[in-house]
Amino acid sequence: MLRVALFLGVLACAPAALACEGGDCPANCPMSSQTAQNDDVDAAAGTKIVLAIDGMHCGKCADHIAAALEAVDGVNAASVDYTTGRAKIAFDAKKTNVDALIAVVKQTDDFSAKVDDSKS
Ligand SMILES: [Cu+2]
Repeated sequence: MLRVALFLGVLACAPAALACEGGDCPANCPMSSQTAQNDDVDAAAGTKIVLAIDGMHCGKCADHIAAALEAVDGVNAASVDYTTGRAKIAFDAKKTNVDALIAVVKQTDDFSAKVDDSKS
């Protein structure tokens, strides 16, 4: 019975559908890839910012946020790291701004974000 529950938990978390429902991601959820590597963000044009994000449960959450950020007009590159809870973004300050990016993260499931001024 426990095995079935674990299996279903993995299934619920695994699809690339990016559905990370609430806090249901099991600990063994695949902690996969970041969308863009930090290096890509460093190399990208535009203003760079680091956000601290609360509420990610696994790598899929990070992928979900990164995809949402990269879909924003004006974002040149975004990388979200589940393990550090940090999102690094390169964006065109003429097209978008920090508050808008934070709002996008908040709209993506229920993550909270703020500017990380501890710097990386
Ligand atoms: Cu997750």
